[in-house]
Amino acid sequence: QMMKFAWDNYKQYALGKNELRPLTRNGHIGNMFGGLRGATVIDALDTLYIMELEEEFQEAKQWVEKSFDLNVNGEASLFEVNIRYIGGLLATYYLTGEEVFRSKALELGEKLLPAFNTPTGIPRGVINLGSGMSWSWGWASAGSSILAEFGTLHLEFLHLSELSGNPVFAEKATYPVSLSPPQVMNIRRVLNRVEKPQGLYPNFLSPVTGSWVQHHVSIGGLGDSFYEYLIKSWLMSDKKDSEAKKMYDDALEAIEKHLVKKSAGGLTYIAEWRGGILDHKMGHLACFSGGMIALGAEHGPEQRRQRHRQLAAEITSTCHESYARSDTRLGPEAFRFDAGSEATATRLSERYYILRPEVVESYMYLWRLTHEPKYRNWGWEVVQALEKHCRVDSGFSGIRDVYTTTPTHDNMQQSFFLAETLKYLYLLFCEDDVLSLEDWVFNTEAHPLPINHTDSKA
Ligand code: DMJ
Repeated sequence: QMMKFAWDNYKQYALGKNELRPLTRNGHIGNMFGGLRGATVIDALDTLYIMELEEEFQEAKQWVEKSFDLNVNGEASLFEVNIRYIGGLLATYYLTGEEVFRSKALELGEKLLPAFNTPTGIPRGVINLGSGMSWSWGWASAGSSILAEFGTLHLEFLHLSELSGNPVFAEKATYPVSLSPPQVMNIRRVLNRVEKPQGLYPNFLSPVTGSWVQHHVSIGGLGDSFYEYLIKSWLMSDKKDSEAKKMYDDALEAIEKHLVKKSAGGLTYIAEWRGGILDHKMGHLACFSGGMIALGAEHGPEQRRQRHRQLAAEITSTCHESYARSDTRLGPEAFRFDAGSEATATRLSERYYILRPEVVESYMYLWRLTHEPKYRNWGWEVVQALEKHCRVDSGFSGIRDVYTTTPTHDNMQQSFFLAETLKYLYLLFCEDDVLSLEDWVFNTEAHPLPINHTDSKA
């Protein structure tokens, strides 16, 4: 019902724009998608399909068939286009088998290739989808590429490569780095070569020299989905990609050793690291890590399994506390563990909630892996809070301050609310065989991609 409400309002007021502005009842284009439109349509497709909202799925599909134009010219984020558009199209293709989604994914994938044309093969963050020119984000230090951006391509690109299976398509990729797996693996080669301070991965890397540009480490924004894609690459390969598993294990070991802390009040959290100095803060984005660590904990020696299961549960519980300690029962964009604060935002600029999914994402994984009822209870608390504070007359909106029961709304219904937040909430209350974790991995935008089971290929 929440999904239908979010979709119906987007359709009525913003179809063809990227996202709905639910207060002003119009659409928002944004500046991340390089002239591409319909981010909400593409992000919502698989959720509508899974929820069996058939009429709504057909509306979305028709828009893709008739109006989704890839001949655009504008600055796109390689990362955002990959996780939302390519991920959404691939997942919908795998769920439905409908050719239109496959061909659009491949066509769009090809347009992203020039971003890899750098001395190291590490792609730049921004690409003009028309001209193929690429460059680094103006805000990223010294022309660097971002770990969470170039480290979050692997799952989708392996599927593009597998699905293309077409020599003509491969020949078209006449760039130094093509779409085939070995070249995506090149990113790993660079990362394996470069020295890591205390085994940690900083967030900024030069695509020219292949060296770190700044020593900021975070499992939240700028770093997050790099770690997620290591463990999921291994799972998606039916546990064959041992390089990815080793990189994940080593990275997590360094994180456990240097970043995992316990607050005075007994809450476990993962701090950020700036050139050796800890910042005792967790971003909302970092809350995905409870689910990731739980997923990774299912594999490995018994002692580590137990330790990682416990760590995953503790992080998820801390993230729940960040929700429970607010007046709206929704969590802030970042919360701190210093100057007497415990899982609460201390800065005005960090008090907002933009319909983000990471906390319910962890509830979903923890529920599926432990079946402890508290995770469903916590998920239900989120449903109630969203209904109470984020539902407005014409859609769902983010709020500017989670610490007041009369928050003002930000007038944005983010596309990831339909792709992720509502999908994870739905899966939390479904049977485990709906998109079973045995058969699917979710990309970082919650688009399910099939695991390459060796036996199913035989
Ligand atoms: C989503 O687009 C993805 O989950 C991404 O990895 C991080 N940020 C948003 C949601 O918060």
